[in-house]
Amino acid sequence: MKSYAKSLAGIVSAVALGLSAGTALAAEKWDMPLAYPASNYHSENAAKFAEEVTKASNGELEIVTHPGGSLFGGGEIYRAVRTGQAPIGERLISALGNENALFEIDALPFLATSFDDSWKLYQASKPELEKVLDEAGLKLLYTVPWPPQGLYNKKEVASAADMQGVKFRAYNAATSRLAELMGAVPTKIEAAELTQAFATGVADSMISSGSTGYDSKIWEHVKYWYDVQAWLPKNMVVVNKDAWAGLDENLQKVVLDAAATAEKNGWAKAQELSDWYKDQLAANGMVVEGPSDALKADFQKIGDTMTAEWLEKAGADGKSVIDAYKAQ
Ligand code: PCA
Repeated sequence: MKSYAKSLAGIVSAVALGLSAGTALAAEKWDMPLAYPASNYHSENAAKFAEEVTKASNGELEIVTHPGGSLFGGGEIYRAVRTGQAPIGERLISALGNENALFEIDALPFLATSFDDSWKLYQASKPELEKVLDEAGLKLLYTVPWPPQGLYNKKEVASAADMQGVKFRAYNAATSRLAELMGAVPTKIEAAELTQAFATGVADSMISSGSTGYDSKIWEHVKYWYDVQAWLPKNMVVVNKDAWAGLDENLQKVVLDAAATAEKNGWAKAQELSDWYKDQLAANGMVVEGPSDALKADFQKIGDTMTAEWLEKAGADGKSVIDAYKAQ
């Protein structure tokens, strides 16, 4: 009798354990590393996406964002998601040029310089982008662009010659190359370390959007921003394919729906904020103006060189994407 009671208790606790293990398996938590500050619209948009998934799945899949490189630094996020250290994450696509030249297509100077053209370039490159990511064990969820890229510098820039020897912050291989072609000296620095880099004189110049200048209060160190409108790089949110396969169909649909909303909202927000950021730079004492004709011509020449170099790297696949974009 005693032993029966004991084994019954054993069965009861085993069932209870089984139940709680079952619940623990059903409710999943995904940490989502982000490279940019919490207050940036990319991060706010990702936080909304995470909230949406958590809500629409009734907490079955909880996504928690970690902005500002707090969980993984910007340079680590892609690898972290590939290797499954993080199931999902956001990364600047063009920073991955060393993985595949295609990732750099949205950082080619003057290929797509408006939001409309940037969207077209995204549509033209999406099948190839998805293919490359798939081969890397990733699934693309959504992209969001940065506003057009301009030139920040401590001193006035009349032409590229003024950039000779200037310490230049680069955020990918393309911006490093551009710096070299101007005669500047590039250093790769993630956005999270930007304020520090400008404060300590590690960098005196960079190419970026008004958004990142605003986030890092660049006016404390830099006086000029030239609205070159050179390109609009994008961030992408990717998910590890194994993590994705672990979701049932309903949850996958919840994530895809939230991703579609995030993409739509993110593109709209970037466009809406673009002029606002410029106004903020000016309101904080910066000189914000278009490039001189000489600077424009210098950039155009550098852009031609970089496009030719890229086409050589990206081969037939790259060329066919550019052709598809131009045919639209
Ligand atoms: N801001 C990001 C990438 C492009 C942009 O506008 C940065 O400077 O890191």
